[in-house]
Amino acid sequence: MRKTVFFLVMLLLCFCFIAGCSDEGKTSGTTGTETFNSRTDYSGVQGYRNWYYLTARDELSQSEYLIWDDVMCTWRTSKDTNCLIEPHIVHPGQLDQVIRAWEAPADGTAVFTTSLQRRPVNKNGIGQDGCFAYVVSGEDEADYVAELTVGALDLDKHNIDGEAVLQKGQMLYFVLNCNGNYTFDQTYWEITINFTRG
Ligand SMILES: [Ca+2]
Repeated sequence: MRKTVFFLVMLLLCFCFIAGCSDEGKTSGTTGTETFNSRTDYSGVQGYRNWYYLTARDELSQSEYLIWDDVMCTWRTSKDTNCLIEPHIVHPGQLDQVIRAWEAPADGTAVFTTSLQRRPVNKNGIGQDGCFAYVVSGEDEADYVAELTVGALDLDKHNIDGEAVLQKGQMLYFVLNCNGNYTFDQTYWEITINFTRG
């Protein structure tokens, strides 16, 4: 009897382990598509789940790593404390664009869906000029995939969606620019990427 119970317990543990592994990989068994999400994948490690936390004053080719703030659990730059990334929030600096970038783990196609909404404290528009969001699959303007300008009084939720064929190691940049000044530019921006190899 004791051996039977032991066997059943071990069988149950094996089943749970296998089920857990398949869920952790976040891979569809039928399509081979892997799903990445900026909020659930958020961490204090550059490159975890292929996400990078960057800033660039001008050219994306000159982007720099943000620095992890272990107390606030926030990515920041020492140049401008307003330039930051949190799990579901980004805020550009006055001169520094804020960038959440994703690196292709292999050759394949990335289909992304994103939801963006400005969250200004001051809802009457005074002192604010909106923001400019864009997605680039490389470091040149020719690699633009999608873009959206959000006005000062625009508090609607917007979708910025698209797809890009990427080579292994190629970056997909999700950039928020202050579009003039950075006043009240706190912005919710959640990104989901479905990546299919091949
Ligand atoms: Ca602005």
